[in-house]
Amino acid sequence: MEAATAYGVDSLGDGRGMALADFDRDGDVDVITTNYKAPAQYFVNRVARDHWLQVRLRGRENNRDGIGAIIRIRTGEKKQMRVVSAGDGYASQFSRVAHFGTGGSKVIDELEIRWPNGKRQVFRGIPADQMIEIDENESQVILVKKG
Ligand SMILES: [Ca+2]
Repeated sequence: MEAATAYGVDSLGDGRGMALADFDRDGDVDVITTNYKAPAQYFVNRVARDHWLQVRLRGRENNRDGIGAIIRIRTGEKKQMRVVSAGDGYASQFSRVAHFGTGGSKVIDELEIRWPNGKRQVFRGIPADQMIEIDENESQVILVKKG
């Protein structure tokens, strides 16, 4: 069986744009696609079950959304990286909130932000399953929403 069919994300539409974001704010990444001469489609993620962290940046000397910043996390020996960007694809825009799936890890051992101007921030022992904001000028993470 085709996996896309099994998960309900198969489509015969003439797709144009695609945006990934946690649209329903439940801690997993959902998908919206736009189609040529047809309505957009919204695919709600109902399969993600593991832990996660979402990071939103607030620039002060840097640009407001932290575009160009690099966010790295480490959980145990596993490392992940996201680059905050704008203009991710044709006719669409991904969220500027960086989403990390952390598998079975309930704590992020280290979170590092490299701002476009070279400024570096490091935070340790961040609980998973929440959205946080990192303000360029603050020394503590700001809780936005707990999962
Ligand atoms: Ca979601």
